[in-house]
Amino acid sequence: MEFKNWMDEKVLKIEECLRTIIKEEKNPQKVIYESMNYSLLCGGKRLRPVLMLGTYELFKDNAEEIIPFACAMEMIHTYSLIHDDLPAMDNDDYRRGRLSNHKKFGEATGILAGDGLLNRAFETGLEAALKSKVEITSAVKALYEIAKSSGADGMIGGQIVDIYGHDKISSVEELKYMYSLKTGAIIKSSVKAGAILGGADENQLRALETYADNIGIAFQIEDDILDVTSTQEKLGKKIGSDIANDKVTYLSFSTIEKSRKDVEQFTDEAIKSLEMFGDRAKHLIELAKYLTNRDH
Ligand code: GRG
Repeated sequence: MEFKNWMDEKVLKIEECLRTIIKEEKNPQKVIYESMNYSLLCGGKRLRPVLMLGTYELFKDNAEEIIPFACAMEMIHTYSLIHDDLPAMDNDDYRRGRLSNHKKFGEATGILAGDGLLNRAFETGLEAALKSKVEITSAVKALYEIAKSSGADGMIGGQIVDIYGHDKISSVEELKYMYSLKTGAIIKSSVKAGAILGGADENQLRALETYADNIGIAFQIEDDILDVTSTQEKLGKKIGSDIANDKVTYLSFSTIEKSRKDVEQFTDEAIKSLEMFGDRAKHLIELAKYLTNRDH
């Protein structure tokens, strides 16, 4: 219960801040604000910003100070989902329980809403670097990590491997490489940014990278499991029975049972890497468990 209260409070603070970021001005370009807010303010678990705040709290108690950085991360995540849903990518009509951005506003506006969120993320982070009490060098280092992880060396690179290399993925190692970029990179930079803003030393940063790498892969495997189990539930099939799947996922190389064991193992590894932080790590430990016990 303590963890749930902690998480709810963090999500509340993040959403409070997100609601202030894009003002729906009444000017000729007003549809862009509406479309950015449509995707940004419609739920989502807010995992990446919560991870950043939880990591920061290993070091400091005033997490409100870094909320704009955490919101920047959520804006990048939301932009990636809007673009991922486009016809040129996954061509999904629904996201977070309602019409995807391009289905609601049209393709051109969807593309621009994603671009707008990406730019506004850095505007928000840089504004916080200039105006907040966070030490400026730490703020710049954190934003550097966030930028790098979202770009061609991180999430965008992973998306490219997925689009152009998907048919060539023939081993679990190749799949894990793609996942480490596409999903793992911004999970890791959320953790790293929280650590840098909190003042982590090299040793602590390394431990937290191990934590992030392990929860990143566990999160993605769990996503692959949920993909199959929720489809099977919808079709009324027995969980674990064969189901046609046109894309390569973790389950292409493993059974559901073995995949669940792997999720447990990666989660245990993640938790082990937090030992040096003692009781201060209790929320990050619970977060690791929550990520892999979720139902969506
Ligand atoms: C288009 C540049 C670009 C990148 C797209 C994030 C991404 C890369 C694609 C999403 C594809 C996907 C569904 C991956 C599975 C893991 C994942 C990122 C799930 C969505 O994240 P959650 O579960 O979503 O945190 P919510 O809605 O809770 O924020």
